Amino acid sequence: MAIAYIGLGSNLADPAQQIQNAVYALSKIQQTEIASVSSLYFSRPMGPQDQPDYMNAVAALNTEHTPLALLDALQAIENDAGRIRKDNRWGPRILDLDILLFDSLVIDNERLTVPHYGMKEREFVLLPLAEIAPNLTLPDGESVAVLSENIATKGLKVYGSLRT
Ligand code: A4P
Ligand code: MG
Repeated sequence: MAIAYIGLGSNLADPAQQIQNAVYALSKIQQTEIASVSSLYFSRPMGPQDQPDYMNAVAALNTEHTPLALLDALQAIENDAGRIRKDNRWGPRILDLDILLFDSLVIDNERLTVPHYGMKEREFVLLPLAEIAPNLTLPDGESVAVLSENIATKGLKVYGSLRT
């Protein structure tokens, strides 16, 4: 059994509802259980500013899957939500599910980079992650709590709670 931390993000088609629906969908993945879910957070867009504000959250999953099998399951959930992949980097999306961490594995292949490449610079990842895993360290030894205390919050705020 592994523990995987998943970053959830949405800024289209009722983002708060998209995140809640995605949490339900995560709970239905085979051989996987939700261990914990953060609060729902409101965040300002990183990247192009001419796009709606985001909702973000982080979930911890206990899973029997390999990292790639989990990625397949997450991409199926994104597709079911109506996600259309476009080339515009950091552009708007109905649902984005990123594997932030998978145990303390370091993975770098065509389909998967873990830890997620941007997680240390993203307040909308670090604060929800620190909320559910205050004692967590990254594979390089860095403390999630320390990273989250030192990042600018850029308007990030708790918006509500999520049901599991
Ligand atoms: N991939 C590699 N590593 C991973 C991983 N750790 N987890 C590959 C998930 N996928 C991973 O994914 C493209 C490919 O990355 C996948 O096929 C998978 O094999 P994608 O979801 O289509 O691409 P993306 O997420 O759109 O990439 P992009 O545009 O670089 O998005 P980011 O970096 O995730 O940023 N602002 C706020 N406030 N909140 C947000 O959540 N999100 C983004 C998207 C921009 N601004 C934001 C937010
Ligand atoms: Mg993604």
